[in-house]
Amino acid sequence: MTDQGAFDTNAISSAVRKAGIAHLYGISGSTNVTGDQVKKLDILSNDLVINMITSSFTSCVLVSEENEKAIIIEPETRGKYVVCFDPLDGSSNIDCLVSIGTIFAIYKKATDDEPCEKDALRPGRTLVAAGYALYGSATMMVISTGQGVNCFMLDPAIGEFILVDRDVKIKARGKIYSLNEGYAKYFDPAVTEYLQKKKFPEDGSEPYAARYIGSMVADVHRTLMYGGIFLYPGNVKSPKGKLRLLYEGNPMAFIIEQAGGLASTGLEPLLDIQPESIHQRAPVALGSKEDVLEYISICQKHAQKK
Ligand code: P6P
Repeated sequence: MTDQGAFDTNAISSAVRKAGIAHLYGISGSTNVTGDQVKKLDILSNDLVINMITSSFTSCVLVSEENEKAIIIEPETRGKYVVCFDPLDGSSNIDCLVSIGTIFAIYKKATDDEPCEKDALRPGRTLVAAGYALYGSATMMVISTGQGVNCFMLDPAIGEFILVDRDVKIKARGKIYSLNEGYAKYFDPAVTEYLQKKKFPEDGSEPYAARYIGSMVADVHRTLMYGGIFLYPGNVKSPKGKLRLLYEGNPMAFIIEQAGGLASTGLEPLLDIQPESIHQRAPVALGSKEDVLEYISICQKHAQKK
């Protein structure tokens, strides 16, 4: 990620931390004490990321969760990269101060054609870099360029990101499952069976703990640090689930697999999906390799019954 990238997450982190004072919460259209137009934090974050990447002369196509269409960079400021990002994921949690984050995935443009939206429709396996910034009790940037995963903590005293964890590896198996059980009524049978095994193990082992924050960056970072499995499966109401492939599923899958974990839809590797549209959704199961393999085996068993 460029220095510019580190700069924008620093700027977003600063805006997140003073959101309450500067009325930057979910309020839109209000004005601050000096009469300035106040933007919602997610709109501000989106503007910051777009402006910083554009002024870095590194990229030619941007795909943002906040923009319906891909942004094609003007010829005079174009570079060779294609960046997909969610500028402030989990923004519905802003007003209750739950951790939120910025997620990004970076491709190198594969053709010399005129840049267009299709340049972003590439399997996650072809990413050259991906990562996230987590605005939690501290601001952490987790990045991979394909040679493992490194974690950088923002030191507010000097405004720099400091390398704190080098070449992070996820446990082969954890003891935590993470998903929104409020949708249990709509779960596919495979999900229901998997959860039953975690809650009532048949081998006499201890049940797994349940943890769910409802902010993907926070849930995935805990999974990376402690092990276990994070699930946002499809269900009868939304067969592809809720999470977007290009700027939520793929970057998190890239990070987890670079840390020695696994990421799947339950039936196919997430990073092998050929995207058809920039905002398409995909079911997500990622985390410790043995936990995800166990989940996949149950999904495959149920798929064979269909
Ligand atoms: P639910 C936040 O809105 C988000 O996009 C992800 O950060 C998070 O994992 C998911 O949605 C939570 O969705 O349906 O559990 O509230």
